[in-house]
Amino acid sequence: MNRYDNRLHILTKEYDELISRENEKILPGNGVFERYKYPILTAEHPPLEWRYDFNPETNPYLMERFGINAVFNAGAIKFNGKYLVMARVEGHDRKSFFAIAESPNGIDNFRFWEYPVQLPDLYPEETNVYDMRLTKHEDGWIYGIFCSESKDPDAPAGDLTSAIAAAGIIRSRDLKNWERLPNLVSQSQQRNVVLHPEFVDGKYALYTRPQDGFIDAGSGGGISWALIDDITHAVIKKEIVIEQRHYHTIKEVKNGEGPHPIKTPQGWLHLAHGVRACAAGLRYVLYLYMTSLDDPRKVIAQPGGYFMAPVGEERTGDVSNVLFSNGWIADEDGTVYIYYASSDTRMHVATSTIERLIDYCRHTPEDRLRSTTSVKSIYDIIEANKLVMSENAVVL
Ligand code: M1P
Repeated sequence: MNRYDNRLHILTKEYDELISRENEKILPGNGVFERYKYPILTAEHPPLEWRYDFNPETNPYLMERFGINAVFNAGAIKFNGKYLVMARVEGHDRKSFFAIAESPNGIDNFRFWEYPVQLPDLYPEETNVYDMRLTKHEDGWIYGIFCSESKDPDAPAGDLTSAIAAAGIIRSRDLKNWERLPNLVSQSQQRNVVLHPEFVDGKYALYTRPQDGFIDAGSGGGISWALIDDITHAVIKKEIVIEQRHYHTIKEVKNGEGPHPIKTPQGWLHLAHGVRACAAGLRYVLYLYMTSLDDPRKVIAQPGGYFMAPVGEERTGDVSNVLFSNGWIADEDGTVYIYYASSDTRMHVATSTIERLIDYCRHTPEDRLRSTTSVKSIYDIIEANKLVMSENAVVL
């Protein structure tokens, strides 16, 4: 075998092994959810046909022609019986784009569709796109809302880092043909905008995250809510904060809605990220909360602290110490597939059930915002355990 063919053989063999590798649940976990041994998508997962020119005449060394740097922050949806994630794929050139990968079981064998998504190009100033949230809305469309980033036109000359973030909106019926709607019109910059799956008061409802600058939430108080008259020309007229940030918590710097909430008999179940500052920079963790079925604005359960934080290899990557989620799938049997990215580098899955996540939300002590109240929460658990043990002793 010549050098070209030998290299081709190794490349394709390793790629096939990677994308068909079975995942393994890590047990016993903490009872709330289970992690899996392998990431579901990495920079090595995009098809070789996207990255290599397979013509020995034009690529005699079989070099990679288009390098992929990371695959992360994926929206998710179950479609035609398959588990689909719409990932943020980032090239060596730092531009990210969207691509759909499909799995038969939600935990492994994710394979990208033949082509990445080519978004309708409505905004010539748009430089980068990322963090898709997918919502199957009761109007019959599947919507995607994402961050559309451009250079700040007011940045002083020589400042080539300042950017502005807006919410881009697309919709589809088959996830292949996308109609692009005008970007959300908002007084402030917007990232982490999510469409609620049902009409509320006859209107489209958005979870938003107003922010003063590209990075800083600043006076933006937390996850907010806005009603929209016309999704084809979406304008925020009024925004109210529904999930506040607090001093010395996991969300003191900023927070943001993850995927759209899941409807359960006990209320809407929300997954969000919280950001705090520390000497190492910003630390992103995931947390849960619930809102009322009658009024999705009204918080009814707020378990304290984080639900998931980076562990092991999840801690390191291009932006270390980050867990971020913008996709989950609730299956008919109650299983919840939580798709999360670690350190802006790779995608993972964790599984739980609706029942367990509700139990977690209702019975995890709230963060009562002081060390002394945290100790009180532990005392309450110890006292309750003593009672159970003494009752058991009497029975014996
Ligand atoms: O780098 C961490 C995350 O930072 C941003 O999230 P947020 O707007 O909440 O700060 C986004 O750029 C996100 O993609 C990224 O994972």
